[in-house]
Amino acid sequence: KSAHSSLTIFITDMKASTYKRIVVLTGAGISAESGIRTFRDADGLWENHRLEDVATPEAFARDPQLVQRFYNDRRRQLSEVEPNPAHRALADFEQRFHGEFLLVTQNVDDLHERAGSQKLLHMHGELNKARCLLSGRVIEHKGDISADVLCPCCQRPTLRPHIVWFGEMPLYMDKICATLEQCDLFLSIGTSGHVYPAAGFVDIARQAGAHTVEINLEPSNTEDAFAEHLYGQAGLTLPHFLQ
Ligand code: BJW
Repeated sequence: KSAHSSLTIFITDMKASTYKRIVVLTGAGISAESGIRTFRDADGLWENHRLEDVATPEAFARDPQLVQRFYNDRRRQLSEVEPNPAHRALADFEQRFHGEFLLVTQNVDDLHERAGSQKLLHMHGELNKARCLLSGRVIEHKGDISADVLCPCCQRPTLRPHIVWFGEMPLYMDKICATLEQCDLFLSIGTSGHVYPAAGFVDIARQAGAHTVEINLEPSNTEDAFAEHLYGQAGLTLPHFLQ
């Protein structure tokens, strides 16, 4: 990383607030210091299943109880964790920034909004929402989803987690791509760059002429696409970068 480090020091002197149109992408790494496990840092398995075998529409069709249990557990865990300094640094920055700002998160937790972020899109869905398999209606839902929980519109047990699984279309793609095409700074925080289309956002921003910064614990799968790199815990590096 020595080739990058002198560049890092030079560009980091340019404050994020000197840019006019900023897009931030966050991933599981930003919530790691709150105590939520990332997807690919540990053994990548959940109860002996690969994530790709649990977080798919096919897995839900095959064994809905298993998939609901996975998300019920994660929904319960969410009520026990708090936003960390990285979430708060982004929310504080958004408050004092005068340009255009958009935070796109791949995370399905609600830690960004609990920290105070407002211009926020959850491209992979939200744990605290459920979707009716028949009507497509999305409702706020904080507890477990089980066969006893009925959809308020259909009065039948037709609810699934409001989560974007592999093979499904991520949410808000038109808005996200249009904003990336206009941005002058793109920050990617705490994501391994293994999952598309989010892993390709840096290319859209770069083509738009934006400065691109990766803030992660370690080099990601797409590190070469970024002009600047800051490696370390987001809770330590991000407050400094955005100050
Ligand atoms: C820290 C830290 C600290 C730790 N501080 N950092 C192109 C090529 C190949 C495949 C495809 C392709 N296009 C589409 C595909 C298929 C597929 C895909 O990408 N597959 C790959 C696995 C090969 N994509 C899809 O199916 C997507 N849909 C789609 O593409 O529709 C068609 C379409 C095409 C074109 C345009 C538009 C649409 C849907 C993807 C849905 C992803 N769903 C999941 C699970 C559901 C949500 C849930 O249950 O929570 O979303 S997968 C999982 O991965 C989750 C995450 O949001 C996502 C990304 O993971 P993330 O956030 O990067 O986490 P990790 O664990 O991988 O990395 C954490 C990082 O943090 C690490 O690097 C650590 O070092 C770091 N870190 N502690 C800073 N303290």
